[in-house]
Amino acid sequence: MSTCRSACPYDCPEGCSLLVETEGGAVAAITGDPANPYTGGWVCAKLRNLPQAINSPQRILTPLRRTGAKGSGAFEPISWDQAIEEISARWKALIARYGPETILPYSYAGTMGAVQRNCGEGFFHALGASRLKRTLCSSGKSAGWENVMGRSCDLSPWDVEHSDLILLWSTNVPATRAHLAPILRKARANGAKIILIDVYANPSAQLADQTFLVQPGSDGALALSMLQVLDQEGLTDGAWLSQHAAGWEELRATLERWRPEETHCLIGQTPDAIRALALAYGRAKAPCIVLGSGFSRSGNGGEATRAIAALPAAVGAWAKRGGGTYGVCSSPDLIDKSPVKRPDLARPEGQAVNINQLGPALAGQGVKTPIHSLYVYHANPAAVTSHQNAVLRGLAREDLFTVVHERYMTDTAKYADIVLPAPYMVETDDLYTPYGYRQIQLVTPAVQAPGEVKSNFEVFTLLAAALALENPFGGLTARAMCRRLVEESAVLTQAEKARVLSGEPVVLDTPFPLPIETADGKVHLADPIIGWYPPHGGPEPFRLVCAPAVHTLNSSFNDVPALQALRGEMAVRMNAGDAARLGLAQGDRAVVSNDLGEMTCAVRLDRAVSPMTVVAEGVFPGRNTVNCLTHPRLSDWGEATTLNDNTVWVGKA
Ligand SMILES: Nc1nc2c(c(=O)[nH]1)N[C@H]1C(S)=C(S)[C@@H](COP(=O)(O)OP(=O)(O)OC[C@H]3O[C@@H](n4cnc5c(=O)[nH]c(N)nc54)[C@H](O)[C@@H]3O)O[C@H]1N2
Ligand SMILES: Nc1nc2c(c(=O)[nH]1)N[C@H]1C(S)=C(S)[C@@H](COP(=O)(O)OP(=O)(O)OC[C@H]3O[C@@H](n4cnc5c(=O)[nH]c(N)nc54)[C@H](O)[C@@H]3O)O[C@H]1N2
Ligand SMILES: [Mo]
Repeated sequence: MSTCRSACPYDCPEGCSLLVETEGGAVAAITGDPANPYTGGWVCAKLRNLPQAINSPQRILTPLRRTGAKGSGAFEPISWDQAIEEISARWKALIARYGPETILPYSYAGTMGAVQRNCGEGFFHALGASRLKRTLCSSGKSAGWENVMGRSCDLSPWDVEHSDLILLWSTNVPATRAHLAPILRKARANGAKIILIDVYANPSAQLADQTFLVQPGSDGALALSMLQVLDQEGLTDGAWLSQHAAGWEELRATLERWRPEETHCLIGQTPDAIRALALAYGRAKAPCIVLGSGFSRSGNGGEATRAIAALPAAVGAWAKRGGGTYGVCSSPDLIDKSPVKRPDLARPEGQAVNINQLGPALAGQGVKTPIHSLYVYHANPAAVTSHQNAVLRGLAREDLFTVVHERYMTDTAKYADIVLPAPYMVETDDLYTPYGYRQIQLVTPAVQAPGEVKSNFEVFTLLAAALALENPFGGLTARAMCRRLVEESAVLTQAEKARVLSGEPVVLDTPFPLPIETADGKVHLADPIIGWYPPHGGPEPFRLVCAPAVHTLNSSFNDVPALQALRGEMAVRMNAGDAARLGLAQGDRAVVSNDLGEMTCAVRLDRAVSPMTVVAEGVFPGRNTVNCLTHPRLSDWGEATTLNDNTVWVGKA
């Protein structure tokens, strides 16, 4: 038995440092590494159970070629030489006929390592393929934030302990920020009040003093109403605003129409409750907003973020230790990823496809050069992308040459012409800089990759050679590339670089007060904040919200039976009064539908839910799962997903 260091590669703000125990060359156990002062010795159930997937007999261990119909999952093993030869021959023929933009890469967040995640960008830029706009997650929130706060970072999770009023705004702490829970308990023991603002009483409710349920998509209106009350009650910090903000007077002049009496129906709370929330915020010494992303996956997500970002400025919260926001932009760029991403090789004028519009793009909509080949790596579009039925129709096209680089037979891999075997993080080199705090860790393999598994970096290096492209990574190996990125960091000190290169997780502190990183050093409130527009949806009466599940992460961990058992069956949660009106009881089957599709699943009534709202946690395998109901429409800012801005019918199955 031996133990070595590793890091969690998943798309989660926590970025846990790990200890991997190996026995006879196989992973026996995964625990937390106490050397990371934030994530420490505790890891979530997902990681504890990951050895089941790493050692699973279901893993893909050789390249495969399709032998049956698309989607049937019938394949035969082939060698890497055959696979690379077939891909490059097919691509050369397609490029000769249609040009390189007929090839579309599709990747997102299966691994978050700087090298393995981003190397495909370098390769596909060199190839001249269509560009993918990767806005599947929180781009609306980022774009709204940037408009007000520029490149400013917000707090680290441990700063939250110093706050006396913590708003858990649109976040499921036990699922997505589990190491914040002990910090919240400590703050509460010190007298802090904690309020969850969400469309349902997600598991964070157990950490909060109060749950403030809102209607989906009303957060911008709520933030503006809070600003109106703060202004009216003289609770704004004029001195801070005049020194550190631009445009407060312009914003202030627009607030009258956001009086709680005007907005309360939209928000789904009484004017008094909205006023009480604003007063608590305005009277706190150091109010902190822990801001998740669910609210921003809406047609008005960017505007809502701008309105929320104005709150800490209005009360001068950034000047108080523990005040401000946590969860928006908690880590500056510690490394420059351009040697991997190669933006210098990109052609900005070339064809681009928004990731949320894969289905329409495969049907020829919005593209000048039709897509004849799709290369999927570290993503599972058949499950995670909006308009699932259109995505599946596209994947079923006989004239689409599809390559999927995967670890097990996902819904997407079943549609591939060629499947390539991919690794788990314990089998590769990478460099991790999680987005939830300032941390960096270099990782080398804990075990040898099984069978003929190859990493993203290795595959793109092979494909570049087969297509006679200049190597986009200067001929480096993944390990050498990781080291280069550390050595070239403009942010880390020499001493920090040495620690990173030795494999230690290095955690950096948050400066206080945080610098405001806009061109003029001021928070920008001048452009009118609209904050709310009517939802995107159609005539269907219920609003559908997709939320994270505690025991899975998007479609990741669908390959771990123990976690599937903990998550339970596919379900929607709804308001008990709505369910009673529809004659639905706990455990009944419901049909949820709209113009795009229809999903049948269980009904759960175990948590409070806003009226006329249905919440679907998690991304399940198979057809007719929740993304068959989400439209490929984009948000106001950042061209982001609007997977929480859809309307549905609900009825008894
Ligand atoms: N266990 C687990 N961990 C995860 C993930 C997971 O799926 N499971 N996902 C990972 C990923 S990809 C990300 S991006 C991060 C963050 O993941 P996010 O998906 O941003 O999740 P959270 O920020 O925790 O919570 C989203 C919350 O937003 C709420 N919400 C939805 N619409 C609205 C609205 O209109 N208003 C308000 N107020 N609330 C709303 C949902 O009900 C939910 O409770 O977490 C990562 N970590
Ligand atoms: N309904 C609904 N839809 C959602 C969400 C939701 O909460 N509900 N969440 C949205 C959000 S926030 C996000 S970020 C996206 C995430 O969407 P995706 O990025 O597609 O994430 P996953 O579903 O986790 O699938 C990642 C896949 O990558 C594979 N993989 C992991 N590591 C590697 C590797 O090193 N190499 C290769 N080749 N493959 C690897 C895994 O086996 C897995 O199948 O989904 C979005 N879609
Ligand atoms: Mo995400």
